[in-house]
Amino acid sequence: HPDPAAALPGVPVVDITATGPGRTPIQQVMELMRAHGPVLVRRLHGRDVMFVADADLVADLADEDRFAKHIGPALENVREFAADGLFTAYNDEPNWAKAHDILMPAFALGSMRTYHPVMLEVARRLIGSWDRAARSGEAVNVPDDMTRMTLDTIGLAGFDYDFGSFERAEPHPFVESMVRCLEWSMTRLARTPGEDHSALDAAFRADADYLAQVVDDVIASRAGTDQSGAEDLLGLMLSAPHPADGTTLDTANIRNQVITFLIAGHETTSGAMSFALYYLAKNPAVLRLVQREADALWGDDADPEPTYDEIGRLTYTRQVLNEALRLWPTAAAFSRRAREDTLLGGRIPMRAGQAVTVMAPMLHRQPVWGDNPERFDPERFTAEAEAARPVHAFKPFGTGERACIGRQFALHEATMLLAMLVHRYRLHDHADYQLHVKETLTLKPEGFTLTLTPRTAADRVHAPLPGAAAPQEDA
Ligand code: FDE
Repeated sequence: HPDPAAALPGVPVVDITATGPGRTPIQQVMELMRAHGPVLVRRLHGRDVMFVADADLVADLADEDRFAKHIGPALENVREFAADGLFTAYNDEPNWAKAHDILMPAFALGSMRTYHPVMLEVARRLIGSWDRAARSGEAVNVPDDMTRMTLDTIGLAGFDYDFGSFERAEPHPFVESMVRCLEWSMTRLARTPGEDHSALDAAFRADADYLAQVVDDVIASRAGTDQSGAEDLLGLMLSAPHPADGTTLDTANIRNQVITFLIAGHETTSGAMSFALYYLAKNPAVLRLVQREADALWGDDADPEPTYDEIGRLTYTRQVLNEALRLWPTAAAFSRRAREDTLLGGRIPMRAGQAVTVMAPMLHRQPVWGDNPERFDPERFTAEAEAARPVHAFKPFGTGERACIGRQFALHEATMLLAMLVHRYRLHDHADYQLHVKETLTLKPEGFTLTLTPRTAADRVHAPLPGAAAPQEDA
């Protein structure tokens, strides 16, 4: 039958069957878009996927009346171990709406106040470990330590379960199994038909079984205790009745949600903090500004006790994180499907059910970002700059009702940690690190290491910031 994608007017078709997507499919599509423009069809073994980064088309795809989240082939593979958890549930699967309604309160902005002490406790674990490295002169592996920090944080904040990652020389085995499961989900898409992959599939099964076993452990350590006062994720899942029908989540779904949150809650956030530290290490002028912001709050106190409200005042630190997420949105792609026959952007015909994948790293490099989009510049995220830009030009958290539920959680955690780290250490790019982005569905700066020295009181003395405003009083 005729190939539908090939008929799309003005959309180039690029056949990558000869090379395959390799181990960096996101970066490959980025290259293809640099050569062919921000809308293209990628053909692999006769299978077509349309990729979009054009800002107007992405804005059109955000129209929830005409488009919805699509579970594409990569997420279908993730469903093999996360099933109907929030991230991978189909829109019309009843457990999506049910779990979404039950868990939403746990992610409302106000709930971050309850997670703050736990986030601070885990940030201090990281600092303990970096202090030891600073004393011995040893380098720290940034993505590995960010992963320790985010896994312990979601474990403790969500489930009152301690992964104890900083007491281990190697990553927790949960992380290694999870990374292999994500890699399997990604590389399975690149398979040449007819090859034998049974050994890989068996290894994947073993890893998925191990993840399930860890999750059963997390749940079991709570069973039998009184859940009525527990307001963390697991407490809500075990005891909160759905407002519509009064039932709670079933056991199988709870297991899928715990897997989902352990993965979604740490993998992307740790990548985001790693990229932010990478850009700070490479941009001393920006680093000085983040340090000033932290110093303005905590002065010479080498061991500050950041409060919840202080984190909200770290606006420049937040801009740095946003700018890192612009260049390397760690969940780089999400897919949308047409609810009905429609014209995408008024020009590309799509049939009901047809899907496209939004390529966020290239959306974030489109002309709306100015003529030097590769430049790291947190000034792009001042309130004025954001107000002047189309709202859908920045999509690191997806879009619509299936957008990231953990956004505030991730931003609070990451903003606090970044500010504490730059307040405490000088960062040394001792190895002149050259960026190498590793893909395991999510993105990480692989092999990025830093050496550290403690900042001194003299380091924290600054002239006042030019044009610095006094802290705003509530009106
Ligand atoms: C979601 C999400 C998304 C969407 C996807 C699609 O559309 O497909 C995105 C893009 C994201 N997410 C991103 C991100 C980034 C970062 C840093 C994060 N993220 C973080 C986090 C944390 C947590 C806890 C989370 N996160 C979670 C989540 C979930 C559950 C989901 C699903 C939702 C629904 O409902 O669907 C998401 N996240 Fe995120």
